[in-house]
Amino acid sequence: MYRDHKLTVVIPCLNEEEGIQKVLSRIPSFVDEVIVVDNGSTDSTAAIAEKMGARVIREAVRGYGRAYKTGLLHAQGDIVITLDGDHSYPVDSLSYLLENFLSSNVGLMSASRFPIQQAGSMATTNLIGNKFLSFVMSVLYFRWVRDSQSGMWIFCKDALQKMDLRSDGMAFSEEIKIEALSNSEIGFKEISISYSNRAGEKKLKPLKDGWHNLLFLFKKRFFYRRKKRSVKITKEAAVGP
Ligand SMILES: Nc1nc2c(ncn2[C@@H]2O[C@H](COP(=O)(O)OP(=O)(O)OP(=O)(O)O)[C@@H](O)[C@H]2O)c(=O)[nH]1
Ligand SMILES: [Mg+2]
Repeated sequence: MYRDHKLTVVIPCLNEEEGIQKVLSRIPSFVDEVIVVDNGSTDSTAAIAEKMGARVIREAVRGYGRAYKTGLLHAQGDIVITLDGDHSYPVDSLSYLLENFLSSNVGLMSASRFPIQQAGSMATTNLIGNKFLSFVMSVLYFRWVRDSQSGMWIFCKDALQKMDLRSDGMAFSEEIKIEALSNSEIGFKEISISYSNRAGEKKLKPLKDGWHNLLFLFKKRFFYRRKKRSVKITKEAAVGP
């Protein structure tokens, strides 16, 4: 518990045996629940996470967004914190981020990796792609967003009921921010964090994922009509054995 709030940390993982160990060993004791969503990792990610006390949920269908949809359905906390299993986001800063979130009046706060605090922590191609996608999203939604691709968010779980989350892929990250910033009942802000080099092997395919995320921004802005779809997520998300 943190100031009377029950906290759940959700971590999507695909072959992150190196990083997940580091992340889980640094989770502060005030976190009530840690959920690791695994999409059939072929290494010992799931075994390590289970041994270290996380609740491992297996999702049969691949995808970053898909993993989040499934993990979020199981989250019991009233505040949810997300991060990668590669130890690139600052687990040690959770209390600082929570204090900031609780004293703000927004439903979702995203941890921005910009401005870069550690030189070389983000590959140049990723940096250019992230800045470009953030710029496009800012223009499309008339709202300055520094880091549309950050994977670390703190939000009230209730906010999910007001969201229409469709992406099963990497675009889930930009989509959850769009849902928050374009809904005055939720509200959105960013806070700068220190980002580090990832542990383990890269999963991101910068060109392919970047292109998909760019197309998704336009589809989301011009073609998807807003509906409350939390129920749809419930029906669609399949939890594997
Ligand atoms: N469960 C699940 N997790 C995934 C999938 N793809 C990526 N992830 C996890 O989602 C998190 C973010 O993916 P990353 O590969 O770190 O993406 P990124 O942070 O944009 O890129 P890097 O700079 O390489 O870290 C990591 O913890 C991955 O293991 C997937 O298909 N299923
Ligand atoms: Mg990462």
